[in-house]
Amino acid sequence: MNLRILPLCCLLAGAAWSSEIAKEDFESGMLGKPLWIGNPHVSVVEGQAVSGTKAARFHFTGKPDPNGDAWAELRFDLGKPYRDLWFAYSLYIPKNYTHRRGANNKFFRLWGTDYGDKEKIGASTWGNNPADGFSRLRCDWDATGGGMGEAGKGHPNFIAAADLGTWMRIMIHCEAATAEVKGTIQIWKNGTLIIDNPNQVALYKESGIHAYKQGYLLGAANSGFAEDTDFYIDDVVFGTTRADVDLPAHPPGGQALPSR
Ligand SMILES: [Ca+2]
Repeated sequence: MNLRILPLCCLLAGAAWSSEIAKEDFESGMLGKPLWIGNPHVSVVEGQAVSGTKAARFHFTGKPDPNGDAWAELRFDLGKPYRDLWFAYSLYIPKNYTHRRGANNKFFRLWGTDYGDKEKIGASTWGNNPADGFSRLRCDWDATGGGMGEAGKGHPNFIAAADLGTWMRIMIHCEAATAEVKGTIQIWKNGTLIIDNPNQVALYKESGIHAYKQGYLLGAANSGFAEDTDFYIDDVVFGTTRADVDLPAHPPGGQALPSR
């Protein structure tokens, strides 16, 4: 975005520009508060980036044991709860990515102020069925009263052969349930809506705060990986409207996005 036209855009877009919550390009080289509150096996490195030269590397340690798991997670705190939350980021899929077994790997989680929040939501990747080393994506919430689990619509081949060694732009919209209206989870990959669960998340609990303040990107990989497997995330943005976070998709090959 050219600064010279920003005032006109602000006039036209109104609250859209003022409702951005936080953004991160990792060029400071630091991961810390107030936005980032935990980063096990995540560090800022040079050499693989969309903006500038740096991005967050999620290092999943390889374990040849086929039952071995792995973990890398970047945890955030948005400062206050938001009932209607949009966020987006660029995700690099490593060239050696293989989804072993059918086990689920965390993709993201959102909750209020307590990880034990019964209104916690998220999504996970699962091995395709039949298994081919790639992954489908499906939402998670407590749909049955028995705890977090697969729920709502999913998307096959979310991570496929064409994604290896490229960046994909992820955009996520989550709106918490109220007593009257069920919640929403929508996920876009490179500008295409691939998961659409509008007003389907029946997850209103009397004790909940019905909004999202904390969460994490990626997380525990129950499938584990035979080799060290490094994902990268760059250009994260959180907001309260689509206009806050929406950017053009990465073209094939994952070239850099235009700047805002
Ligand atoms: Ca960057």
